[in-house]
Amino acid sequence: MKFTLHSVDPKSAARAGVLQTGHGEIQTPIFMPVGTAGSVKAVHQRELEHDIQAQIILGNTYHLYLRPGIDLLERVGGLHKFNGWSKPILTDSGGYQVYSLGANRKITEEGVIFKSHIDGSKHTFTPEGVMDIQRIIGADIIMAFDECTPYPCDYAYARNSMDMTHRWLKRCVDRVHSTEPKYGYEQVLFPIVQGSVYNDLRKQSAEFIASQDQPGNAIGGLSVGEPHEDMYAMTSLVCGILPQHKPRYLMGVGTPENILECIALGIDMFDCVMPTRNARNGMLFTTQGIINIRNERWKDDLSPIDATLGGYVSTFHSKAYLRHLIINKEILGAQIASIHNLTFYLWLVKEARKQIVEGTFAEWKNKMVKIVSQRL
Ligand code: PRF
Repeated sequence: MKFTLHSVDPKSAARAGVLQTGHGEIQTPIFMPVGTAGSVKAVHQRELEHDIQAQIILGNTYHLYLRPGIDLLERVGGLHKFNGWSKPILTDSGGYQVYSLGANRKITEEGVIFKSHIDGSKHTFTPEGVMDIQRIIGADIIMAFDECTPYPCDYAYARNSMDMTHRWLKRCVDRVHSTEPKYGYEQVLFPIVQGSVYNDLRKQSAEFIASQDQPGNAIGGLSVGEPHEDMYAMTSLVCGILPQHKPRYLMGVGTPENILECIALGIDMFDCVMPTRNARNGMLFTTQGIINIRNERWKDDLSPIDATLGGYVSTFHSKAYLRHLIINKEILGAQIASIHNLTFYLWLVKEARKQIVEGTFAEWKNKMVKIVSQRL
């Protein structure tokens, strides 16, 4: 995998780059729609590609392992073949999903024993097993198996957890390097920085992750309830340590405002369920600000969902119509709102990239943050 830095903003740490994968190029900074179980909820692959212009989507090891299962995915030749998405796929390792299971999991040095949220059956994820599963899914980018610490998290827990994540990482690296790509194209490993909100732990973790010399690096354990200032401080500290010439992925972030601020700190890749999950509840991100489409205010508003964004559904359908669909729990409401929100997120990172290339990112970002975070 090759990452080429195109431009760096003179007034911030923002970068514009190109990431080359076995399934084509990704222009960074990029937002990756979340397709947990092999589909981006309520959005068809054709819309993802043509309307939203997604360049890479996420899959989830935990969900895909449970359903449809890796036997089927192996027989069909991987997730790309199964779901018909021919651009890059990144899979999360399950470290985060397993952590969300709470009482239904036990973390040991060997790995994590957990109970399926579907039928209560017992399973074990080890760093080696999770690498093998992601190879079988056929991800272009495989995430290391980590523990995402909760917030708040005491120092001793955060340190022990980080140390274990580092030991697990060595096992992930060994496994990936001693096995072949499953379907002929390259599958690269991204390690994950942890360390909660502690400066010394984040520094130590970033140095260790950088020393593993993998093709890209990720930052985990943030956007788990800590104040935004902490998230930005940790992101900035870690970006200062991770190598310049490799892509940096901030996991599970965030709002449009968070994304703009973290691009300014040197992040290249983002994912978050927010644009799709919140869409289904009627929260819309637009070029004018944030809309709760369920609000009475939009009842008779026949103007387009977002007249300036461009994109088919955002221009074609009115706010009043979408409000009606969402309030009545019509499936089409979830579809239109999800397509709109993802179109907005992909527009935002594309525009950010343009501003970085033109050398005007810092000023634009400060102006844009105010607009995209205001509630209409
Ligand atoms: N680890 C993994 N996936 C994640 C996270 C993490 O820390 C986060 C944290 N925001 C989101 N997704 N493996």
